Amino acid sequence: MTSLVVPRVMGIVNVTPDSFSDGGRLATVEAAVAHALRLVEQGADVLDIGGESTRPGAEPVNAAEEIARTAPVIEALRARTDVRISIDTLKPEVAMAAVEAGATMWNDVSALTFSPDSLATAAALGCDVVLMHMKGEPRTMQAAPAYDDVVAEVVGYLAARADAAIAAGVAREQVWLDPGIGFGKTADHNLALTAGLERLTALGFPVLYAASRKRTILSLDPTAADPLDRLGGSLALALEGVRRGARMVRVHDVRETVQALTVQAAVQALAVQAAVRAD
Ligand code: HH2
Repeated sequence: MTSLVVPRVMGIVNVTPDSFSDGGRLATVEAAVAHALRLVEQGADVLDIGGESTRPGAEPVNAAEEIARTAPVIEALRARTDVRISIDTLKPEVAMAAVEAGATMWNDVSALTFSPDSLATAAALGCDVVLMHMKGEPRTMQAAPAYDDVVAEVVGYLAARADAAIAAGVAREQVWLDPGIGFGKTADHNLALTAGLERLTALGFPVLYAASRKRTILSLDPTAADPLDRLGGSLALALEGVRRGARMVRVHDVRETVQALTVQAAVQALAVQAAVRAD
């Protein structure tokens, strides 16, 4: 019997009034908790709680406001479910408050570079850490991003950030890497990173792949100006990411993604069995 590693699904819970896809509808603790619990019912393995939008052009939020948005949601969820909780933040203070409230993963789109305290805080917290590649910073990163070889640059950067995290005291097995789809990249860069994801998984760390509702889909379907119209593209990218070795996908549409991954895994299991029999 062949056992396949079933990829994990991280459900996105935005507690921001300006998030590009939720438009402020989840900007209360109760609404965010209800949304998060729905994602758990739909099969989310991890909930990613974010209190600051990192979409291109978004305005920064201070740490106190970010904690006020996210920590009550994490506490309320901790009391209602034992699903894993991740905090999506650049700020060590916010990560500390989140772990105190019950999060066990720090998802940092700056790969622990935002603050001089980030590395030491991650080591002290002892939680899993997602290190993501971003070129530039959110407000300006989409102004003509350029690379010689985007895959080589992203892989090299993330290898160096993993080394830095481990040198600072983060356990090797707690490091996740993420190519940062949409963060200082054109649609072509994002597609190249997806097609070349094996070069990132080859580093030996689990990879998180996050392309849900992103603008790359709009570049291929100009009718999908509304992020809610990008489900087909989001599913296609999630499947491609997993096929190339991603161990977790970060998505808005949990139910549909779980279904797509389940069907993909069933076909893959039969293909593996057939190959074993043919040997
Ligand atoms: N993308 C966004 C936020 N957090 N974290 C990781 N690890 N990788 C990503 O690609 C990633 C991320 C996009 O942020 P935002 O603009 O706030 O939108 P949403 O949270 O709805 O995806």
